[in-house]
Amino acid sequence: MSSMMKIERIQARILDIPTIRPHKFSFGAISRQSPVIVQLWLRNGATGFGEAATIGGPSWNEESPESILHAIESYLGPALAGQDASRFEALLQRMDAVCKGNHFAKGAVEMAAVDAVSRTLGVPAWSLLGGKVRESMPLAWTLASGDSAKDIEEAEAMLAARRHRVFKLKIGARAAADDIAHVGRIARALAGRASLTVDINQAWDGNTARRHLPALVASGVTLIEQPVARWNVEALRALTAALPTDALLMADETVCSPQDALQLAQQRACHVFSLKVAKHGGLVRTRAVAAIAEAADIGWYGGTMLETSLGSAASAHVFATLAGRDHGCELFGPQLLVDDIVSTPMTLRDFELHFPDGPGFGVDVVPERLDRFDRARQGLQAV
Ligand code: MUC
Ligand code: MG
Repeated sequence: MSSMMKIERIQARILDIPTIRPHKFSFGAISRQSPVIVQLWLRNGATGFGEAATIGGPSWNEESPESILHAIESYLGPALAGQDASRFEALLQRMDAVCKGNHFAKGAVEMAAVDAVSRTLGVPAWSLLGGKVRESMPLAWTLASGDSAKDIEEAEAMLAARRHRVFKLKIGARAAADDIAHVGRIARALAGRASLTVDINQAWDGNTARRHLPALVASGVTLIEQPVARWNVEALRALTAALPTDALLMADETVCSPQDALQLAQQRACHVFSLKVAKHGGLVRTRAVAAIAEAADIGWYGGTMLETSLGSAASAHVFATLAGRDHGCELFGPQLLVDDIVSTPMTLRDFELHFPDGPGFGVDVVPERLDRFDRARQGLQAV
């Protein structure tokens, strides 16, 4: 590839965008998202954008907006200046050489490189990632107000608007018996009209999970996400083996690297992987984790870190290319934020998210919106 594709420079900034309501997790509540937006310029004049979103600063895992910004500005950006942006794997290797871990940061930089290269070629990003095999996916919505009546009202509005009929409930912050009662109330209200999943975000120990998962399944929950700590593969294995056949167990925080995926596959420690571009360290590595899922007869789910329309569209481009058995997606981050940073978001129609074509990720970042939410300009503090 000619010098056309050489990287000129890379810039990153933190945005602070409020959410439409507080979003409660087992580990706390958020009322804003702070994505790091990367812009990469090629010597040919083309530019591409990437994003890394965390949840609650470093509450979800080790990386925070501030650590991502630092890794990009101090190490990843300088290491990639002058490199050929179209050699995605080589970029990843170069980033690994100067910086261990920091997968979210690397994922955002790789995303910007893929966007810039596909825009230079005038093609959709999916065409550089294996080619698409699907145009849309069912889109889940997370009910996380913490209040059963409010959650039911929100779900009713989503059903009436034909936006969502798969609802993920965030539990684990309260006593398990209270959570089971909360899930039961929502399940009874929506019975026969929606499917329910739960995400416990590592809150339970193995015994608590063993005791309460049957009640969740009995109330109609069909997918149970990360009930126990990230490290607790043995509990995941035992819970997966014991789960009634009408529900599936999904790993999220436990499945980041291809090695994590292989370990879960070898131990038959889950039925489904939640795939997320950020935790896998980019689009290319998301495909590596998905390949292990397919080879091991493990399903996949299109996960989110509540990205804006930019990171969500980039995720949609790689999800569009994946083989294997899918269980829908949850790229609803843009709907949870008060405003968007792109001119035209992805289409949501008849309970499905329709994946955009290109060039790039098929969404156009509006520079003034980046300026409006820029933390440095707003003078806000870290979460
Ligand atoms: C997670 O752990 O899955 C995804 C949807 C949502 O509400 O939270 C995220 C994080
Ligand atoms: Mg999760």
